[in-house]
Amino acid sequence: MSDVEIPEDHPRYASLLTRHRIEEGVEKGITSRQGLIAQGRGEAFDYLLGERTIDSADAAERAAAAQLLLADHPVLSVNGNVAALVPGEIVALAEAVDADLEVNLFNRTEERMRAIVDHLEEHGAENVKGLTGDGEIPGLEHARGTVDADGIGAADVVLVPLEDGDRAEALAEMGKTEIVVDLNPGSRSPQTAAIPIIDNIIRAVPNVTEHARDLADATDEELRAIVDDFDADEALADAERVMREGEFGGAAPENAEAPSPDAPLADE
Ligand code: PTJ
Repeated sequence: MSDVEIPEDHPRYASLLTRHRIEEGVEKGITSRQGLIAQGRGEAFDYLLGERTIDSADAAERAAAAQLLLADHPVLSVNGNVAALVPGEIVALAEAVDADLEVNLFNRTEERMRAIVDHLEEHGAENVKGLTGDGEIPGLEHARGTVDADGIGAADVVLVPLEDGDRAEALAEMGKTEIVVDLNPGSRSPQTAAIPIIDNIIRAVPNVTEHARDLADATDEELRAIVDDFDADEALADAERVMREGEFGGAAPENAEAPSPDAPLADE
């Protein structure tokens, strides 16, 4: 159990819970110290969004679910922040859309790769990819470009949450259809993506899963129509507009969703 207790009625419950998960990720050797900085940057954008899933992000999450269900070989890329924040939720999404999970790190070390694979397996994942590292994303220096040839290397659709711009661009250049989760609409990664999701990963992943379950019986034509109706530029512009026009609240709004109570602070 964690030694930190946060009352669920605390106005910033979701934000505090997220911070503790990231801290614990660092302590367990899952998350890099740079991951703490990335989280801080994300939080600032989430604050401007009102710490909620805006309508255009929900539409992106539905389009992402449809795109993953249409894919021949979808892969969900997991880095140190994703593993710390939504381990059980990303495993549930992989099951819902029949995708592979692959650990793919910006700051790749064998220890951290292994720790993240173990962590995902503790949350129910099987056959997690990434350790083989026999493939390459062209144009990136060695460790950052290392992938599994039969994982991200062979994928047609890749979910890349909290990705750095260089790798997002390089993956897109490989012809992958990219779904990016990133709270900063001005970042290169969502601007490169076919489907940019401007939302906090802790809300985005469970919501994509919910849409995927809802669309489980949809025909390919229906799924294709959802993807075709989605406009990436409009979604980015809408998120930026909300951030520019939004009011600083100071406290999480009433409709801000807390992480599910069955996802403990620490497993552990
Ligand atoms: O575990 P590794 O080695 O693969 O490293 C992962 C990080 C995230 C450290 C690495 O990819 C990195 O440095 O990323 P950047 O360039 O800081 O970009 C991260 C992006 O994710 C930024 O645009 C943040 O605003 C955004 N972000 C941070 N936290 C969240 C987020 N987006 C959604 N949900 C979050 N919780």
